[in-house]
Amino acid sequence: MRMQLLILLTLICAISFAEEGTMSTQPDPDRPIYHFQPPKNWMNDPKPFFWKGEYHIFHQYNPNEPLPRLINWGHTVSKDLVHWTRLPNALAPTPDGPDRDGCWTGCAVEKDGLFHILYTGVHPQTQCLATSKDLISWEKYNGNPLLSTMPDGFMSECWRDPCAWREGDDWYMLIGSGKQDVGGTALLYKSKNLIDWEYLHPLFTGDKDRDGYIFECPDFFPLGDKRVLLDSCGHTFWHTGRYEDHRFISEKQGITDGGNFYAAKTLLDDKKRRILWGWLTEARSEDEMRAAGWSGVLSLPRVLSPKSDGTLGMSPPPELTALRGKHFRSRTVSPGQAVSSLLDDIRGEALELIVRIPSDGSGRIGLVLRATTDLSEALYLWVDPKEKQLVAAGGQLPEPSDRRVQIAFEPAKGEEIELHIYLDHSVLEVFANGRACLTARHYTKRTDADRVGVFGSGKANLEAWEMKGIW
Ligand code: DQQ
Repeated sequence: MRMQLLILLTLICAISFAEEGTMSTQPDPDRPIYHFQPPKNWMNDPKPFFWKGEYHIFHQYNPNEPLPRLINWGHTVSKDLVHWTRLPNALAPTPDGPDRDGCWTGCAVEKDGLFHILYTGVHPQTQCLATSKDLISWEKYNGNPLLSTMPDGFMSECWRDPCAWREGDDWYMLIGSGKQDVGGTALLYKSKNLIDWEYLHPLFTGDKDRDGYIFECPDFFPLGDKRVLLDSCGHTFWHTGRYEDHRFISEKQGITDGGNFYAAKTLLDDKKRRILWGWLTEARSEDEMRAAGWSGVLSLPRVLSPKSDGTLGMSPPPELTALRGKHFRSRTVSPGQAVSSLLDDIRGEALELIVRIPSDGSGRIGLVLRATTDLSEALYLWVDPKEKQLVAAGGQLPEPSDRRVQIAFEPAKGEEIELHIYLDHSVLEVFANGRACLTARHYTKRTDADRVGVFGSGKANLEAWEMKGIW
């Protein structure tokens, strides 16, 4: 019965999405082919939820224009972490309701066979509830908002993005907030029924200079024998530490991704994997987003793991290998000093590359991606043992600097560097040695920007695959 309902809904969606309009028939060389995004307009913040073998991603969505206004909750589902089916929007603003100006971020949980979405209504910011029996059709709670007053002492209009979890018979919820001169805060609430909430105290307060003055999109979960707190302010930050007396003690901190990656949240799947998705932000102007007709991309899934030194490991799940097409043989290349050499046998704008760089290198070494043969357009990705950074930027050698993004990355003594790279038109996602991630955006009007090369000094071993589209 549920299957028939899903097929029917998928058909209805297909028809209504066709009415919404498909992408222009003009080829758009910047549009990704194996990352999820709606057919057009705006998406941001993912809210992952796993249920009975299915990966659900709710996400912030404006169905009307590629700009962040009157936000809905879009909904997509996958059985394999690779291919996604769009489902009807879960939530839309109710005129005259507490969410009249937008249904902002929150979370989905299940209690006694009923699914609950806790989310933030604006303006002013309040906390609201919707429920569903089937994850498809959602009914807003008629007592909304559940909460309309924030505790004293925190920045007004910084009280959003509920994240709830169960402990025994009780439910706990974080709401992101902050103190301008102190730092972001995750406010802790408690409930028996997901409707009546009591404010307890801040679970944790950060440091404004280290992880920002507000916590957006908090997420909190066990990983190995640690607890992890995620929060977003400019970047998505991770903290690993202890959870004692309903307070969090941060022991180690870092940035999940140094680039265009934000508002990341997780789910726990039936293989006990804690999987993270982020919103891949654009790096272009409002006018350019309007002209493109779309804005925002869902990251690839990233499997989190606890490292023995208390830091956070991040790696791509094996399911993504299903997207591999033509295999470019593994080869060793020695790039010229500061001169980029384009390869003849690896080309493409949708690629997976694994690059291994021996530990003995001392200079800058990296890749040229999405390059035209004349190198008038190119995206550079490099590691530099002296800078202790993984960097991506467009522009020209010797110092590409357009839309530069970076993340601290230092191989240990004798450690080989392994860059696991996913290039998908305007999206570049990189995992370095399973612990440092970097997302970059690179746009081009050229349809021949499919060259790959290496630059810098040293040696690198390259293996690559063409990637298939998911649509
Ligand atoms: N985006 C949402 C907010 C959240 C922010 C609005 C983070 O709820 O704090 O779309 O990107």
